[in-house]
Amino acid sequence: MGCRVESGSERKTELEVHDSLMNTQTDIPEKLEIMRVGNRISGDFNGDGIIEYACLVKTKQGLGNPVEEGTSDVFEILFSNSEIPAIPVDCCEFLLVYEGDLNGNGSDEFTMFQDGLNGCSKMVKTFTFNNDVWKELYDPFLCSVGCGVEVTDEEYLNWVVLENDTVYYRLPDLNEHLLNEEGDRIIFNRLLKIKADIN
Ligand SMILES: [Ca+2]
Ligand SMILES: [Ca+2]
Repeated sequence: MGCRVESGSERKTELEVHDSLMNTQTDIPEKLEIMRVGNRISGDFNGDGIIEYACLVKTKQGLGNPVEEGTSDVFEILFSNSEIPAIPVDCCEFLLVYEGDLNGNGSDEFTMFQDGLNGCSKMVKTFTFNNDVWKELYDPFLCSVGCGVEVTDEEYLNWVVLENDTVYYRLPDLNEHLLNEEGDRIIFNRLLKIKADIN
């Protein structure tokens, strides 16, 4: 089973091809596409030595307006290895970022950046897989970078980092102006580097 996608598309076919590759080989398939930032990322998230995909998908279409007694869309992070449990997530816009093995447990972590309802802040959560369950690596935090501000893939990849066996994440310094002159980009080195309290 691959990461099921909400609508029939070329992506699905592509995923199924990769799944069949992964089922028949014990090593990383040569053609596996390495993806680090996006709605689908690759990594060895369960530490079995085989690369799989994590995909963010809408698994249930909501009905009507959630504010007026309708039901919301349901999103999950699914894995191309179906033995890895899905992670339910709530509304609405997300990005997944591959982190590598941050805590030295032999499996890759990943971070989810979830846009707040106002689009001006992001909830940041890093997930780690241990003893067949997903846990948050540290307490999730809300990060306000400004409304409509673009963050590059490279900046997302550097948001959470491992340095000298210590995990750090970034937060805006409330005493410092974070944005460029146009106000549409962050100045990355003005972010504070905070030591993560790993649970
Ligand atoms: Ca794996
Ligand atoms: Ca790990």
